[in-house]
Amino acid sequence: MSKPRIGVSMLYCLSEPFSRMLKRLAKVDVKLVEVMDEGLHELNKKRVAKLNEIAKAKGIRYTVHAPFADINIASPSKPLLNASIKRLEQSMVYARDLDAQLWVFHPGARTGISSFYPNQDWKQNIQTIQDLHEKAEKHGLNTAIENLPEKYGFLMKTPEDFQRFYKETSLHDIGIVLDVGHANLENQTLNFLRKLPDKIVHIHLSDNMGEHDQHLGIGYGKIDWQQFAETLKEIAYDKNIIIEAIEHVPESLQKLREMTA
Ligand SMILES: [Mn+2]
Repeated sequence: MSKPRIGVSMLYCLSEPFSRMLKRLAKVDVKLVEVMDEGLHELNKKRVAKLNEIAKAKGIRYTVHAPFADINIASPSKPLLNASIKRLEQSMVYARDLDAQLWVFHPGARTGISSFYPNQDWKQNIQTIQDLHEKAEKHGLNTAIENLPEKYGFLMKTPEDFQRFYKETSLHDIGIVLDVGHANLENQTLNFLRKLPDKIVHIHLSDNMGEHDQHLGIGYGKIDWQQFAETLKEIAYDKNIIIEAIEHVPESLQKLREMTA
């Protein structure tokens, strides 16, 4: 039986300059790395070239996490929405130039006026995803949507939201990024794995105490990792799993290796 591919997200050093991140990248002991097109690690042509050099030397394959700060793909404001889409398409171009295996993006969120216009943010969320999907096809990119918690206003947080999305759009080639930290805040991790096993193409792994998205190292929060590992085996999950903790990263990778051994 084939096993999941294990990787690491560079989120843990997002507060450091890009050059510092590259130095860490040159030392990682995994072949799958998620780079953040955000903050101090925002991509540009020169950076993409540097990343490609390292990938070639180390035999690394990248996934790209799309920008998400101040981006809302369900925004009711056309100018702001268009600015977000423009920024996201730029990110897709860099992902393509990195030969990224996957481009991960966040769903839309509610705003301060959502309650005045019921269902409008969901409709806009879907419409923008259709638009992004067309753009991704043009660039030859695989894309996947990450589950984000309800408590931060996001529209796609439960398996039911994703089921509704697939039913209304038929965009079956867009996958799901199961963020286990986020899903834990909704008590939905096992439900996601059991209800949508064929849709999940990528997993973000971090721990938390069940209240906030803390990105703790594996075993430093309250998530039942044994049950998680058992469920992965139950569904014979063999796609990506990325450590997205911001501390205890090598230890978390080691635990993940043991979990999936
Ligand atoms: Mn995540």
